[in-house]
Amino acid sequence: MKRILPLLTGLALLLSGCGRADLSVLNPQGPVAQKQYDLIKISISIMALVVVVVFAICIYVLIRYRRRPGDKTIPKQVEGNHTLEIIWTVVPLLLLLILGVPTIQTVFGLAKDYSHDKNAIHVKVTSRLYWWEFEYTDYGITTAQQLVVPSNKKIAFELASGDVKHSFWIPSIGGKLDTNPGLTNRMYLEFPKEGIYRGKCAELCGPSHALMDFKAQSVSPASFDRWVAAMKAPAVMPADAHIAETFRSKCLSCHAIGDQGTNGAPNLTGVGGRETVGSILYNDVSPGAAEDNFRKWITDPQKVKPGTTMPSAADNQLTPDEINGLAKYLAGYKLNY
Ligand code: HEC
Ligand SMILES: [Cu+2]
Repeated sequence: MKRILPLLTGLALLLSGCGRADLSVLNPQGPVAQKQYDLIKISISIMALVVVVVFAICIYVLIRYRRRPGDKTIPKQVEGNHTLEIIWTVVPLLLLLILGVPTIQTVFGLAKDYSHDKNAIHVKVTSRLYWWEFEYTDYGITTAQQLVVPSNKKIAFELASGDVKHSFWIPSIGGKLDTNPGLTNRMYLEFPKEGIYRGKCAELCGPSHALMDFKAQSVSPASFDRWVAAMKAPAVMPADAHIAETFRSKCLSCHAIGDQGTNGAPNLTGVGGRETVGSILYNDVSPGAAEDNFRKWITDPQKVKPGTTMPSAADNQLTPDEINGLAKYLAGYKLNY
C-alpha cells in the first residue's frame, strides 16, 4: 500500500484534466471527437466484458476443481469438445465483428477529403519546433499559435511539418494526425460550439515537446469574417518611433505582422489577443498578465521553451526600456472580431 499510494495520487492528479470541455477526449465538443469517443467506448466495453467473463470462469475453475487434501486421483482426461470449440470460436468472431464494423466505418468516414470542397475552410498547418503555423489558402492570410475558425463549418486541414515529425491534435474536437516533413496529410474537423480549445503536439519532437501547444478558437461566421478582414488590414506598428525601429530591425527579420516582415517565425498580427504567449504562458490569469508574459518571453525565450530558436534580449542587445516598450506594444496589439 505504501508503494501504491504515490502512484494512485499521481494518477489522480494526472486524471484531474479528464472531462475538461476544452481539453479532454472524454468530453467531446464536436462530431469528429464524438465519433472517436464512441469507438473508444465500444472497444473498452467489449474488452472489459471479455476480461470479466474470462476471469470469472478462470477463478471459478481454479476454486471448484482445485486439488483437495488427500486427493491422489488423476482427473478424467478430456480431449476435444465440439460444443466448447464452437462457442470459443463464434463468440470472439462476433465480438470482432461488433468491434470491426463500426471502427472501419468511422475511420474511413473521418478520412473524407474536403480539400476541394468549396464550402469548407481550408487551412494549411505547418508544425515547427515548437510552434504551429496556420495558413488560410482561401484568404491569403497566415497566423500562428491560435487557429481561428468559424463554427459549424467543415475545416479541411492540410498537415505538414517544416522540420521533424510532430502530430496535430485537438483532444476535445478530434485528431490526431502526424505532420511529416515533405508529405501532406489531410483531415477535417468541425467546431459546432464557439470557444477556445487546446491543441497539442502528440509526437515527441524535442526538449519543449510538452510545451508545444496551440489554441483553436471557434467563433461565429460573422466574427470570422471580421477576423479575416482585420488580418488583412495594414499592420499596426509601435507608436513610439524608437520602439518601431527596434521592432522592425530586430524582430521583423523573423516575424511578420500584417503585410510586413517574413513568416519564418510565428506571425504576430494581433498577438496581444491570443490566449497565450509562446503557446504556454497564459494571459487570462490576471489583469496585466499579458504584458508580463511578453516581457518574460522577449527577455529569455529559452527559459520558457528550452530549444527554441528565438534569440534572447541579451542576444538581441535590447535595453530594458526597449523590452518594456515591445511588451507593451505586443500586449496592446489586438484585433477586433
Ligand atoms: C531568429 C528569429 C527570431 C527573431 C529575430 C525573433 N523571434 Fe520571436 N520567435 C521566433 C520563434 C522561432 C518563435 C516561436 C517560439 C515557439 O513558440 O516555439 C518566436 C515567438 C515569438 C513570440 C510568441 C508568439 C506567440 O503567439 O506565442 C513573440 C511574442 C515573439 N517571438 C516576439 C519577438 C520579438 C518582440 C522579437 C524582437 C525583439 C523577436 N520575437 C525576434 C523567432 C524569432
Ligand atoms: Cu512535439
